[in-house]
Amino acid sequence: MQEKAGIVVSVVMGSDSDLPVMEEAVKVLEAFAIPHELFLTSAHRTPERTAAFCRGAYKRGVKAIIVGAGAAAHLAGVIASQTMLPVIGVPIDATPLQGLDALLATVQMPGGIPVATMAIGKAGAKNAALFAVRILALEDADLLKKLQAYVRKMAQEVERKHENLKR
Ligand code: RP5
Repeated sequence: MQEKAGIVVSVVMGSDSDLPVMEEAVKVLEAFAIPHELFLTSAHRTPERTAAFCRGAYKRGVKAIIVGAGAAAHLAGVIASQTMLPVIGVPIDATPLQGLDALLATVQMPGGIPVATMAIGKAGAKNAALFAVRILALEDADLLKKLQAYVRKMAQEVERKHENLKR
């Protein structure tokens, strides 16, 4: 497996079919200039590849792992069981159950192995990246300032939309 150095956040997904959702996480990481990587592995289809990824992540300096998976979405939990890094799960709506299957599989972890589970789909992927940024901002004052500016901009956007409602 080719392992990249200098990566701070890994964005892992169970299938390339998850990419359109996980792109939302990538957009946020790019906006905050966080060195990141995309990594494809499956808890069920490639268990050894998943284990090898977990063994290498901490040593490479990765600080948080975002994991998107759909269906019987065990990937985030399996990764959390094999690394001490914080794991942020994104349930993906990949089946006729519209993500409820993935939500329950990701969030209902047994005590002892935490997965910080976000909302289903694109909002969850976006928030997973923002959650990773919050973790990193604990020890990075410049990043904290960027995060505060992002939040202020979001508030201004709501006010601008309110003004546009006035006729
Ligand atoms: C999960 O199964 C993946 O995360 C994906 O959401 C779902 C379907 O995968 P594909 O059949 O599209 O590869 O493991």
